[in-house]
Amino acid sequence: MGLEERSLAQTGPRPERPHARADWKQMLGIGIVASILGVVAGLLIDWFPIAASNEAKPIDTLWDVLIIASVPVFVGVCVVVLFSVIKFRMRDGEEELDGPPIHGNTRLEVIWTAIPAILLVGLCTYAFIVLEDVEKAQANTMEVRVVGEQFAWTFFYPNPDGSGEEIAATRGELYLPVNQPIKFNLQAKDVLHDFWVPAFRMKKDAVPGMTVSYRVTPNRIGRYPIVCAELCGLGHATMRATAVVVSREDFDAWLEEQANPPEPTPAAGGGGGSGAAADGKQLFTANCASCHTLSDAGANGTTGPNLDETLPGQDAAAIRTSIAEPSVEIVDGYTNIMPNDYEQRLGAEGVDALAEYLAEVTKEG
Ligand code: HEC
Ligand SMILES: [Cu+2]
Repeated sequence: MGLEERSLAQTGPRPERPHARADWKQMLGIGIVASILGVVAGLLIDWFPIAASNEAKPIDTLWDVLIIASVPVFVGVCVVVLFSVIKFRMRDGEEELDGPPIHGNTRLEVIWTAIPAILLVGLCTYAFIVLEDVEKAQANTMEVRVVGEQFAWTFFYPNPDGSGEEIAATRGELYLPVNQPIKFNLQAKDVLHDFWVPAFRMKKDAVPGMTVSYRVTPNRIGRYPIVCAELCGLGHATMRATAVVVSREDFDAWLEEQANPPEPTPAAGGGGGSGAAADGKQLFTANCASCHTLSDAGANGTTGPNLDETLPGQDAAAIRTSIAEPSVEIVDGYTNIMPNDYEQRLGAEGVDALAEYLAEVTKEG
Protein backbone atom coordinates (compact mmCIF):
# COMPACT_ATOMS: atom_id res chain seq x y z
CA MET A 1 0.00 0.00 0.00
CA GLY A 2 1.50 3.35 -1.06
CA LEU A 3 1.57 6.44 1.06
CA GLU A 4 -1.22 8.24 -0.81
CA GLU A 5 -3.53 5.27 -0.55
CA ARG A 6 -2.97 5.10 3.14
CA SER A 7 -3.91 8.72 3.81
CA LEU A 8 -6.94 8.20 1.58
CA ALA A 9 -8.11 5.34 3.76
CA GLN A 10 -7.88 7.58 6.82
CA THR A 11 -9.83 10.46 5.45
CA GLY A 12 -12.44 8.55 3.49
CA PRO A 13 -15.62 7.08 5.00
CA ARG A 14 -14.87 4.37 7.59
CA PRO A 15 -15.54 0.97 6.12
CA GLU A 16 -17.01 -1.63 8.48
CA ARG A 17 -14.62 -4.18 9.92
CA PRO A 18 -16.41 -7.45 9.30
CA HIS A 19 -14.96 -9.04 12.44
CA ALA A 20 -15.78 -6.20 14.81
CA ARG A 21 -19.34 -7.44 15.13
CA ALA A 22 -18.34 -10.52 17.03
CA ASP A 23 -21.06 -12.43 18.69
CA TRP A 24 -21.43 -11.31 22.31
CA LYS A 25 -23.81 -14.20 22.96
CA GLN A 26 -20.99 -16.56 22.08
CA MET A 27 -18.72 -14.75 24.55
CA LEU A 28 -21.36 -14.92 27.27
CA GLY A 29 -21.87 -18.64 26.64
CA ILE A 30 -18.15 -19.41 26.88
CA GLY A 31 -17.92 -17.26 30.03
CA ILE A 32 -20.77 -19.06 31.78
CA VAL A 33 -19.50 -22.53 30.96
CA ALA A 34 -15.93 -21.65 32.02
CA SER A 35 -17.17 -20.08 35.27
CA ILE A 36 -19.19 -23.16 36.16
CA LEU A 37 -16.19 -25.40 35.50
CA GLY A 38 -13.96 -23.08 37.56
CA VAL A 39 -16.34 -22.98 40.50
CA VAL A 40 -16.81 -26.76 40.47
CA ALA A 41 -13.03 -27.29 40.38
CA GLY A 42 -12.56 -24.73 43.19
CA LEU A 43 -15.09 -26.52 45.38
CA LEU A 44 -13.79 -30.02 44.60
CA ILE A 45 -10.15 -29.27 45.41
CA ASP A 46 -9.24 -30.29 48.95
CA TRP A 47 -7.62 -27.04 50.07
CA PHE A 48 -7.35 -27.75 53.78
CA PRO A 49 -6.36 -30.58 56.09
CA ILE A 50 -8.99 -32.27 58.22
CA ALA A 51 -11.07 -29.84 60.31
CA ALA A 52 -10.47 -30.25 64.03
CA SER A 53 -12.07 -27.20 65.66
CA ASN A 54 -15.49 -25.57 65.94
CA GLU A 55 -14.08 -22.56 64.11
CA ALA A 56 -13.08 -24.62 61.08
CA LYS A 57 -16.61 -25.07 59.76
CA PRO A 58 -17.65 -21.41 59.35
CA ILE A 59 -14.18 -20.62 57.98
CA ASP A 60 -14.38 -23.40 55.37
CA THR A 61 -17.86 -22.21 54.38
CA LEU A 62 -16.55 -18.65 54.03
CA TRP A 63 -13.79 -20.01 51.80
CA ASP A 64 -16.31 -21.79 49.57
CA VAL A 65 -18.45 -18.65 49.27
CA LEU A 66 -15.36 -16.63 48.30
CA ILE A 67 -14.57 -19.22 45.62
CA ILE A 68 -18.12 -19.03 44.26
CA ALA A 69 -17.99 -15.22 44.19
CA SER A 70 -14.48 -14.70 42.89
CA VAL A 71 -13.91 -17.46 40.33
CA PRO A 72 -16.59 -16.11 37.90
CA VAL A 73 -15.02 -12.64 38.13
CA PHE A 74 -11.59 -14.02 37.32
CA VAL A 75 -12.90 -16.31 34.59
CA GLY A 76 -15.09 -13.50 33.18
CA VAL A 77 -12.14 -11.11 32.82
CA CYS A 78 -9.97 -13.82 31.24
CA VAL A 79 -12.72 -14.79 28.77
CA VAL A 80 -13.31 -11.18 27.63
CA VAL A 81 -9.57 -10.61 27.19
CA LEU A 82 -8.93 -13.85 25.28
CA PHE A 83 -12.11 -13.51 23.23
CA SER A 84 -11.16 -9.98 22.24
CA VAL A 85 -7.62 -10.96 21.32
CA ILE A 86 -8.86 -13.78 19.10
CA LYS A 87 -12.01 -12.25 17.61
CA PHE A 88 -11.01 -8.64 17.24
CA ARG A 89 -7.43 -9.15 16.18
CA MET A 90 -6.26 -7.22 13.13
CA ARG A 91 -6.53 -9.12 9.85
CA ASP A 92 -4.45 -8.40 6.76
CA GLY A 93 -5.67 -5.26 5.05
CA GLU A 94 -7.21 -3.84 8.22
CA GLU A 95 -4.15 -1.87 9.28
CA GLU A 96 -5.81 1.49 8.70
CA LEU A 97 -9.28 0.67 9.89
CA ASP A 98 -10.87 1.57 13.17
CA GLY A 99 -14.16 0.87 14.89
CA PRO A 100 -16.86 3.52 15.33
CA PRO A 101 -15.87 6.17 17.91
CA ILE A 102 -17.67 5.75 21.24
CA HIS A 103 -18.03 8.50 23.82
CA GLY A 104 -18.76 6.85 27.12
CA ASN A 105 -21.82 4.88 28.12
CA THR A 106 -23.25 6.01 31.42
CA ARG A 107 -25.47 2.99 31.95
CA LEU A 108 -22.54 0.62 31.40
CA GLU A 109 -20.31 2.57 33.76
CA VAL A 110 -22.91 2.60 36.50
CA ILE A 111 -23.34 -1.16 36.14
CA TRP A 112 -19.66 -1.98 36.23
CA THR A 113 -19.14 0.19 39.26
CA ALA A 114 -22.19 -1.00 41.16
CA ILE A 115 -21.71 -4.76 40.75
CA PRO A 116 -18.15 -4.92 42.18
CA ALA A 117 -19.14 -2.49 44.94
CA ILE A 118 -22.09 -4.65 46.00
CA LEU A 119 -19.93 -7.79 45.81
CA LEU A 120 -17.13 -6.29 47.90
CA VAL A 121 -19.36 -4.80 50.59
CA GLY A 122 -21.33 -8.04 50.80
CA LEU A 123 -18.26 -10.26 51.14
CA CYS A 124 -16.59 -7.93 53.66
CA THR A 125 -19.72 -7.90 55.79
CA TYR A 126 -19.98 -11.68 55.68
CA ALA A 127 -16.27 -12.15 56.49
CA PHE A 128 -16.60 -9.70 59.38
CA ILE A 129 -19.56 -11.63 60.79
CA VAL A 130 -17.61 -14.90 60.60
CA LEU A 131 -14.61 -13.28 62.28
CA GLU A 132 -16.77 -11.90 65.11
CA ASP A 133 -18.30 -15.34 65.50
CA VAL A 134 -15.01 -17.27 65.75
CA GLU A 135 -13.48 -14.71 68.10
CA LYS A 136 -16.41 -14.68 70.51
CA ALA A 137 -15.39 -15.15 74.15
CA GLN A 138 -16.82 -18.29 75.73
CA ALA A 139 -17.42 -19.50 79.24
CA ASN A 140 -14.85 -21.79 80.89
CA THR A 141 -12.07 -20.79 78.57
CA MET A 142 -8.67 -22.26 79.34
CA GLU A 143 -5.75 -19.96 78.62
CA VAL A 144 -2.56 -21.39 77.20
CA ARG A 145 0.52 -19.22 76.81
CA VAL A 146 2.45 -19.97 73.64
CA VAL A 147 6.02 -18.71 73.39
CA GLY A 148 7.85 -18.76 70.08
CA GLU A 149 11.60 -18.47 69.72
CA GLN A 150 14.14 -19.44 67.12
CA PHE A 151 13.22 -22.29 66.46
CA ALA A 152 10.81 -23.85 68.90
CA TRP A 153 7.45 -23.42 70.60
CA THR A 154 6.93 -23.76 74.34
CA PHE A 155 3.47 -24.05 75.89
CA PHE A 156 2.53 -22.91 79.38
CA TYR A 157 -0.58 -24.06 81.20
CA PRO A 158 -2.25 -22.66 84.31
CA ASN A 159 -1.60 -24.97 87.25
CA PRO A 160 -4.90 -26.69 88.15
CA ASP A 161 -4.09 -26.22 91.86
CA GLY A 162 -5.08 -22.57 91.40
CA SER A 163 -1.73 -21.30 92.67
CA GLY A 164 -1.43 -19.05 89.63
CA GLU A 165 1.80 -20.76 88.67
CA GLU A 166 2.37 -22.03 85.19
CA ILE A 167 3.27 -25.50 84.00
CA ALA A 168 5.52 -25.71 80.96
CA ALA A 169 5.14 -28.45 78.40
CA THR A 170 8.65 -29.21 77.24
CA ARG A 171 8.30 -32.00 74.71
CA GLY A 172 7.18 -30.00 71.68
CA GLU A 173 3.63 -31.18 72.21
CA LEU A 174 0.62 -28.97 72.85
CA TYR A 175 -1.90 -31.06 74.79
CA LEU A 176 -5.49 -29.85 74.58
CA PRO A 177 -8.69 -31.35 75.99
CA VAL A 178 -11.33 -31.94 73.33
CA ASN A 179 -14.33 -29.54 73.27
CA GLN A 180 -12.63 -27.13 75.66
CA PRO A 181 -12.61 -23.47 74.55
CA ILE A 182 -8.97 -22.35 74.46
CA LYS A 183 -7.50 -18.88 74.37
CA PHE A 184 -3.92 -18.87 73.12
CA ASN A 185 -1.80 -15.97 74.34
CA LEU A 186 1.05 -15.67 71.88
CA GLN A 187 4.44 -14.22 72.71
CA ALA A 188 7.80 -14.16 70.93
CA LYS A 189 11.23 -14.04 72.54
CA ASP A 190 13.31 -12.88 69.61
CA VAL A 191 11.74 -12.18 66.22
CA LEU A 192 8.31 -12.47 64.61
CA HIS A 193 6.83 -15.96 64.55
CA ASP A 194 3.35 -17.10 63.61
CA PHE A 195 1.44 -19.75 65.51
CA TRP A 196 -0.59 -21.85 63.13
CA VAL A 197 -2.43 -25.14 63.53
CA PRO A 198 -3.83 -25.69 60.03
CA ALA A 199 -6.39 -28.22 61.30
CA PHE A 200 -7.82 -25.50 63.60
CA ARG A 201 -7.71 -22.98 60.70
CA MET A 202 -6.62 -20.08 62.95
CA LYS A 203 -3.24 -18.36 62.91
CA LYS A 204 -1.72 -15.19 64.20
CA ASP A 205 1.68 -13.52 64.43
CA ALA A 206 3.57 -13.72 67.71
CA VAL A 207 5.25 -10.34 68.12
CA PRO A 208 8.18 -9.62 70.45
CA GLY A 209 7.15 -7.28 73.26
CA MET A 210 3.42 -7.86 73.14
CA THR A 211 0.82 -10.55 73.76
CA VAL A 212 -1.56 -11.43 70.96
CA SER A 213 -4.42 -13.89 71.40
CA TYR A 214 -6.86 -16.01 69.54
CA ARG A 215 -9.44 -18.56 70.49
CA VAL A 216 -10.27 -21.99 69.24
CA THR A 217 -12.26 -24.96 70.48
CA PRO A 218 -10.69 -28.24 69.34
CA ASN A 219 -13.44 -30.76 68.65
CA ARG A 220 -11.69 -33.81 67.31
CA ILE A 221 -9.30 -36.14 69.13
CA GLY A 222 -6.05 -36.61 67.24
CA ARG A 223 -2.58 -35.25 66.51
CA TYR A 224 -2.22 -32.18 64.29
CA PRO A 225 0.90 -30.37 63.05
CA ILE A 226 1.79 -26.95 64.44
CA VAL A 227 3.90 -24.82 62.13
CA CYS A 228 5.50 -21.42 62.24
CA ALA A 229 3.95 -19.39 59.42
CA GLU A 230 6.31 -16.40 59.55
CA LEU A 231 9.79 -16.71 58.07
CA CYS A 232 11.88 -16.30 61.24
CA GLY A 233 15.41 -17.36 60.31
CA LEU A 234 17.37 -20.26 58.90
CA GLY A 235 15.70 -22.89 61.06
CA HIS A 236 12.17 -21.64 60.29
CA ALA A 237 11.19 -24.81 58.44
CA THR A 238 12.11 -26.92 61.47
CA MET A 239 9.98 -24.84 63.84
CA ARG A 240 7.32 -27.49 64.21
CA ALA A 241 5.42 -29.07 67.04
CA THR A 242 2.32 -31.21 67.46
CA ALA A 243 -1.09 -30.36 68.85
CA VAL A 244 -2.40 -33.41 70.68
CA VAL A 245 -6.14 -33.26 71.29
CA VAL A 246 -7.17 -35.79 73.92
CA SER A 247 -10.15 -36.60 76.12
CA ARG A 248 -10.70 -34.53 79.25
CA GLU A 249 -9.52 -37.42 81.48
CA ASP A 250 -6.33 -37.95 79.48
CA PHE A 251 -5.63 -34.24 79.57
CA ASP A 252 -6.11 -33.99 83.33
CA ALA A 253 -3.81 -36.98 83.84
CA TRP A 254 -1.21 -35.46 81.54
CA LEU A 255 -1.35 -32.06 83.23
CA GLU A 256 -1.09 -33.71 86.63
CA GLU A 257 2.05 -35.48 85.45
CA GLN A 258 3.55 -32.23 84.15
CA ALA A 259 2.79 -30.52 87.47
CA ASN A 260 4.35 -33.33 89.50
CA PRO A 261 6.97 -34.99 87.34
CA PRO A 262 7.86 -38.42 88.67
CA GLU A 263 11.06 -38.28 90.74
CA PRO A 264 13.94 -39.43 88.57
CA THR A 265 14.96 -42.77 90.03
CA PRO A 266 18.51 -42.27 91.32
CA ALA A 267 20.86 -44.61 89.51
CA ALA A 268 21.31 -47.34 92.10
CA GLY A 269 24.70 -48.81 92.95
CA GLY A 270 26.75 -49.87 89.96
CA GLY A 271 24.15 -49.09 87.28
CA GLY A 272 25.26 -45.46 87.08
CA GLY A 273 24.91 -43.61 83.84
CA SER A 274 22.26 -45.73 82.17
CA GLY A 275 19.47 -43.68 83.77
CA ALA A 276 20.99 -40.48 82.43
CA ALA A 277 21.46 -42.07 79.04
CA ALA A 278 17.80 -43.03 78.79
CA ASP A 279 16.76 -39.55 79.84
CA GLY A 280 19.23 -38.06 77.37
CA LYS A 281 17.65 -40.02 74.56
CA GLN A 282 14.20 -38.66 75.40
CA LEU A 283 15.52 -35.13 75.54
CA PHE A 284 17.26 -35.64 72.23
CA THR A 285 14.14 -36.93 70.49
CA ALA A 286 12.09 -34.04 71.81
CA ASN A 287 14.52 -31.18 71.19
CA CYS A 288 17.17 -32.09 68.69
CA ALA A 289 15.90 -34.75 66.29
CA SER A 290 14.37 -32.22 63.89
CA CYS A 291 17.84 -30.90 63.02
CA HIS A 292 20.26 -33.78 63.66
CA THR A 293 20.74 -37.33 62.48
CA LEU A 294 21.50 -39.85 65.23
CA SER A 295 20.84 -43.52 64.57
CA ASP A 296 20.51 -44.49 68.24
CA ALA A 297 17.51 -42.14 68.57
CA GLY A 298 16.14 -42.91 65.10
CA ALA A 299 16.62 -39.23 64.22
CA ASN A 300 17.28 -38.14 60.66
CA GLY A 301 17.26 -34.32 60.64
CA THR A 302 19.63 -32.72 58.16
CA THR A 303 19.74 -29.06 59.20
CA GLY A 304 22.67 -29.67 61.54
CA PRO A 305 25.65 -32.06 61.34
CA ASN A 306 25.08 -35.81 61.32
CA LEU A 307 26.10 -36.61 64.88
CA ASP A 308 26.81 -40.28 64.07
CA GLU A 309 29.61 -38.97 61.88
CA THR A 310 30.93 -35.91 63.72
CA LEU A 311 30.80 -36.94 67.38
CA PRO A 312 32.95 -40.10 67.55
CA GLY A 313 36.22 -39.07 69.19
CA GLN A 314 34.67 -36.16 71.15
CA ASP A 315 34.26 -36.61 74.90
CA ALA A 316 31.20 -35.65 76.96
CA ALA A 317 32.75 -32.34 78.05
CA ALA A 318 33.39 -31.21 74.48
CA ILE A 319 29.90 -32.27 73.41
CA ARG A 320 28.44 -30.45 76.40
CA THR A 321 30.04 -27.20 75.23
CA SER A 322 28.64 -27.73 71.73
CA ILE A 323 25.14 -28.01 73.20
CA ALA A 324 25.28 -25.28 75.83
CA GLU A 325 27.25 -22.77 73.77
CA PRO A 326 26.79 -23.75 70.14
CA SER A 327 28.26 -20.51 68.87
CA VAL A 328 31.67 -21.05 70.50
CA GLU A 329 32.78 -23.36 67.72
CA ILE A 330 30.83 -23.60 64.49
CA VAL A 331 31.12 -26.86 62.59
CA ASP A 332 32.56 -26.27 59.10
CA GLY A 333 29.94 -25.84 56.42
CA TYR A 334 27.13 -24.91 58.85
CA THR A 335 25.71 -21.63 60.03
CA ASN A 336 25.06 -20.82 63.61
CA ILE A 337 21.35 -21.50 63.87
CA MET A 338 21.31 -24.00 66.71
CA PRO A 339 19.36 -22.46 69.64
CA ASN A 340 21.74 -21.26 72.34
CA ASP A 341 19.49 -21.45 75.38
CA TYR A 342 19.28 -25.20 76.02
CA GLU A 343 20.97 -24.71 79.36
CA GLN A 344 18.06 -22.49 80.45
CA ARG A 345 15.40 -24.60 78.82
CA LEU A 346 16.55 -28.06 79.91
CA GLY A 347 18.55 -27.14 82.98
CA ALA A 348 22.20 -28.00 83.61
CA GLU A 349 21.21 -31.61 84.36
CA GLY A 350 19.35 -31.86 81.07
CA VAL A 351 22.41 -30.74 79.12
CA ASP A 352 24.63 -33.08 81.18
CA ALA A 353 22.30 -35.99 80.40
CA LEU A 354 22.34 -35.12 76.71
CA ALA A 355 26.12 -34.83 76.57
CA GLU A 356 26.62 -38.13 78.41
CA TYR A 357 24.08 -39.85 76.24
CA LEU A 358 25.64 -38.54 73.01
CA ALA A 359 29.16 -39.43 74.14
CA GLU A 360 28.00 -42.94 75.01
CA VAL A 361 26.09 -43.74 71.82
CA THR A 362 28.72 -42.30 69.49
CA LYS A 363 31.71 -43.89 71.23
CA GLU A 364 34.13 -45.35 68.72
CA GLY A 365 34.59 -49.09 68.44
C1 HEC B 1 17.52 -25.62 64.58
C2 HEC B 1 18.36 -26.75 64.34
C3 HEC B 1 19.11 -27.38 65.50
C4 HEC B 1 18.61 -27.88 66.66
C5 HEC B 1 17.13 -27.87 67.11
C6 HEC B 1 19.71 -28.43 67.38
N1 HEC B 1 20.85 -28.28 66.67
FE1 HEC B 1 22.71 -28.94 67.20
N2 HEC B 1 23.50 -28.03 65.61
C7 HEC B 1 22.80 -27.38 64.62
C8 HEC B 1 23.74 -26.81 63.66
C9 HEC B 1 23.37 -26.03 62.41
C10 HEC B 1 25.02 -27.14 64.12
C11 HEC B 1 26.34 -26.74 63.46
C12 HEC B 1 26.68 -25.31 63.79
C13 HEC B 1 27.25 -25.18 65.17
O1 HEC B 1 28.19 -25.90 65.49
O2 HEC B 1 26.73 -24.36 65.95
C14 HEC B 1 24.84 -27.89 65.36
C15 HEC B 1 25.89 -28.44 66.10
C16 HEC B 1 25.71 -29.33 67.14
C17 HEC B 1 26.78 -30.06 67.79
C18 HEC B 1 28.23 -30.01 67.44
C19 HEC B 1 28.46 -31.10 66.44
C20 HEC B 1 29.91 -31.34 66.10
O3 HEC B 1 30.11 -31.94 65.06
O4 HEC B 1 30.79 -30.95 66.88
C21 HEC B 1 26.20 -30.84 68.77
C22 HEC B 1 26.88 -31.80 69.72
C23 HEC B 1 24.78 -30.57 68.72
N3 HEC B 1 24.52 -29.66 67.73
C24 HEC B 1 23.86 -31.15 69.57
C25 HEC B 1 22.55 -30.76 69.65
C26 HEC B 1 21.63 -31.17 70.67
C27 HEC B 1 21.98 -32.13 71.80
C28 HEC B 1 20.45 -30.56 70.42
C29 HEC B 1 19.18 -30.64 71.27
C30 HEC B 1 19.26 -30.24 72.63
C31 HEC B 1 20.60 -29.78 69.20
N4 HEC B 1 21.87 -29.92 68.77
C32 HEC B 1 19.58 -29.05 68.62
C33 HEC B 1 21.43 -27.28 64.51
C34 HEC B 1 20.54 -27.63 65.52
CU1 LIG C 1 9.28 -19.04 63.75
